[in-house]
Amino acid sequence: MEKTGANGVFYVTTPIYYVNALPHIGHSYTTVAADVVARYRRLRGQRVLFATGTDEHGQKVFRSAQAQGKNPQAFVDEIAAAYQKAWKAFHIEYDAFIRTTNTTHVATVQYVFDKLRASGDIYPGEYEGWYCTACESSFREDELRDGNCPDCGRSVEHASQPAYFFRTSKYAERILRYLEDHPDFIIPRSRQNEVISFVSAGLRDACVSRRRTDWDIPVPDDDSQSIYVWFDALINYLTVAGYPDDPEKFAQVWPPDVQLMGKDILPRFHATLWPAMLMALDLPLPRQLVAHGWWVAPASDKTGLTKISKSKGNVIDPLQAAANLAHVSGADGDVAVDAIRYYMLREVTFGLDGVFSMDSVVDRFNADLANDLGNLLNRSLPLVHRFLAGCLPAPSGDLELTEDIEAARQACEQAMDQYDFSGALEALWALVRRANKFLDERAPWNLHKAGHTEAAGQVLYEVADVARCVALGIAPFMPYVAAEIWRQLGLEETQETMRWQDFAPGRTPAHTAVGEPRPIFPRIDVNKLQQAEVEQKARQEKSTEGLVTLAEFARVDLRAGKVLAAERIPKADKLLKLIVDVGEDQPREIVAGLAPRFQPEDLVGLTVVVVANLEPATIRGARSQGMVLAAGAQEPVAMVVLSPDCPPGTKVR
Ligand code: ME8
Repeated sequence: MEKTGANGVFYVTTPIYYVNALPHIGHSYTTVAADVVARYRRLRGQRVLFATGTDEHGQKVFRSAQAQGKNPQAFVDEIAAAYQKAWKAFHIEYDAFIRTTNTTHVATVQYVFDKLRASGDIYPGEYEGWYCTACESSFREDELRDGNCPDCGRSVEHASQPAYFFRTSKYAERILRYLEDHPDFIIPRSRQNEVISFVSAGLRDACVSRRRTDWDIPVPDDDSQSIYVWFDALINYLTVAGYPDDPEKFAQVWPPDVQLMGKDILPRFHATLWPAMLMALDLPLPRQLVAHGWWVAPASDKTGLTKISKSKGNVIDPLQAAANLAHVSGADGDVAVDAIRYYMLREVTFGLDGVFSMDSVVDRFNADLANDLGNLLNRSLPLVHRFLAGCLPAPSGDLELTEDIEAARQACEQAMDQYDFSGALEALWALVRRANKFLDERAPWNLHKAGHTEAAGQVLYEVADVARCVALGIAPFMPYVAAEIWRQLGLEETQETMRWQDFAPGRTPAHTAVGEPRPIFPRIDVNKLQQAEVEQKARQEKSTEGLVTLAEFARVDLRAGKVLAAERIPKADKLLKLIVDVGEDQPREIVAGLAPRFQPEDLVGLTVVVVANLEPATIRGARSQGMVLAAGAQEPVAMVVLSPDCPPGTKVR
């Protein structure tokens, strides 16, 4: 199926993000990349549908709401709004923001489920396996790594229950053939090979429902079951396209031209389950899937680099980074946001992992933006005012930078077609540097001094012309900066006037009156940055004084312990010596200040909570190996007890 002719819409998507937490650099990265694609296509005159959104069902989200004591709907409303606010601040212009709790989406999911159940691709069965809530994925026992989730390493929960299955296995051959026939289906190519191996190893049917919950989409006509969150989530791409109720829109939009995502959700979901679902629905597959790498940070146990994620507590907030950048540079807040967008796509080759560091942000800001691009403008525009009364001349004769402009445009287009964002920016910066060199070589200040004002005017025209082309090239990446350059050049910056086809030499109108030059990128003093970081750290430490991190709390090993025996300690009227079974080979001896309140016989037989990794101490000749928890500030008031059926040694969290 081809999209309907000239009406075809370029459809680009991001994953829809779980609303268990606020967006961080990883989510921003994918969304900025998709925004760059959408803006580039619009600049080229294409109609675009750029969709992003939030994945609001599933256990992970439900448990996060519970943990905060919030009603799940109120919780997801709050976080979805925070995502939208963050995207606006990040200069992201999406056309659709899909939320999976939206009734249209719920109806689409139930429609698809029903349709596939009717065609036999979804069938009832018995589920037996291990579930990782963090990944919202299930695994067979033999797939676990050391008994934990093979993807993220967290603990898994066992489940055995009736469920519906989707016949992924039936489509394995077809998917494999598709991958072989479409070598550009997955970018980068290395990931396509990875998926081929994944599929070749065999695909098993996916469990697409679970025992009925209050927070997932119910399976139609079966009160006992709810739909699996990934099955629900993938269908968002169809809902946005108008499936099944708006066939006219669907014909213009489907299939997606490109779907962007992190490498974590490619093989298992977007490159297998998703194509199989589309094959079962008899719908065309997306044209391309692009999987990027991860933003990583040094692991807390110093074992190398680890993915940035909320649950690891190592998140970076790129909007905060932009605010810091604005603070230390004195740049406009919108310029700083654009600079972070530039940094994310320039610093790391799309597809590879990268480490975010404020030092490298500052290096890029100073070198690429302030020095290269900023200087090109700051060294040329004031001269137009000084030598030419603020008006560019008409171009005359051959323009010397013609080939450079054309080569840059071509290289940029090629790179953009391959989602090689850093390559596109490199091509543009080669042009910026060439124009700076041209300015040095032709030295219009000397020409003017020698009375060759007309020749000086031609040099300045060419430099302004390059600045205009570069502004077009960077517009998808740094929309605010591009518009600002355009304004400083004296051009009108609207969607109609900024067109990619004008990325060509000599298109700057003759006699353009350039605007007021104003440095866009003030150079950052690195010392000032370090000072700001020290101050921020101090503020942070102050605001968290008295608090423990989750990781710090997790170091305390709390266990259930059964008190086997208790006795007074002679000549110590406050102390009792307890013998406690904490599930080890030998029971432990624990000395506790419980005597003011409890008789030894009150305690025998209780299941108490023991701090099992407290440093041992010798008290009144007894070796105390741990501590038992009791309520009471000075003297004990009540023991913390567990129900008697809790086995000794059970971890308490
Ligand atoms: O997986 N580096 O949602 P999610 C780079 N709801 N990108 C990162 C990243 C990092 N450290 N961390 C997250 C889900 N991402 C599902 C998707 S789609 C039908 C359902 C980005 O909130 C990256 O795009 O866990 C990754 O694929 C996505 O966030 C995962 O977001």
